[in-house]
Amino acid sequence: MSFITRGFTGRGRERDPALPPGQSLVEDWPVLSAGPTPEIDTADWEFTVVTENGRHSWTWDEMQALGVEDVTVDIHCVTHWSKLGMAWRGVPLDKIFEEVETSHDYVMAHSYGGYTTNVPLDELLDGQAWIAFEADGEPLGAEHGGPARLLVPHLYFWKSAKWVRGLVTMPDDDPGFWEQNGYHLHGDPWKEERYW
Ligand SMILES: Nc1nc2c(c(=O)[nH]1)N[C@H]1C(S)=C(S)[C@@H](COP(=O)(O)O)O[C@H]1N2
Ligand SMILES: [Mo]
Repeated sequence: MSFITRGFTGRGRERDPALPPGQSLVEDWPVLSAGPTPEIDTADWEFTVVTENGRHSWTWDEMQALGVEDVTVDIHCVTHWSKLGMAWRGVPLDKIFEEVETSHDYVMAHSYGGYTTNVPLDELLDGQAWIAFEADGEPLGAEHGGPARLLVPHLYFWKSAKWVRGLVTMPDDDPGFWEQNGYHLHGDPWKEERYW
């Protein structure tokens, strides 16, 4: 892994203010997967939201039709690397929650392959999260979660579930895969909510 020193090299230089505490910049894009990489065809891909009121699914084309956005965001991995100014394309979660209703406050994201991660619902809304399918102008490679992954850049990157297949709303904040294994329930990089 090549750590690129930007803004915090020479003596007396300021540390990059976009870099949360304890993070270092990378220019490459490391791959971190807990298990094997699933291969999913967009023709078979489906995204399902389950709430206390029922379930709602979207095909690949239906998801695109909800409205695609381009965003430039920074990503921060709990293993101390950050990548700044990445260009992403995806559908904001706001569009999905215009079509489903829930009184639940939390969400478990589920991936093809079995990975899970928990997020407060209000942190997926108001332009804070996307179902992303392109990064840096290219379709997301399978190793990075393609054809589609969750993108929640204001939380540590383990919350950005690769190969996402759906969300299940929950009344309480139950831990997902890494959260059951010692990662913080919330994961704010600016508060260094790494482990608990
Ligand atoms: N489905 C799934 N999503 C996942 C993971 C995983 O193992 N499986 N790893 C998480 C972790 S710990 C990180 S840091 C990022 C890594 O994404 P990348 O491989 O695209 O850099 O994906 C997150 N999403
Ligand atoms: Mo991670």
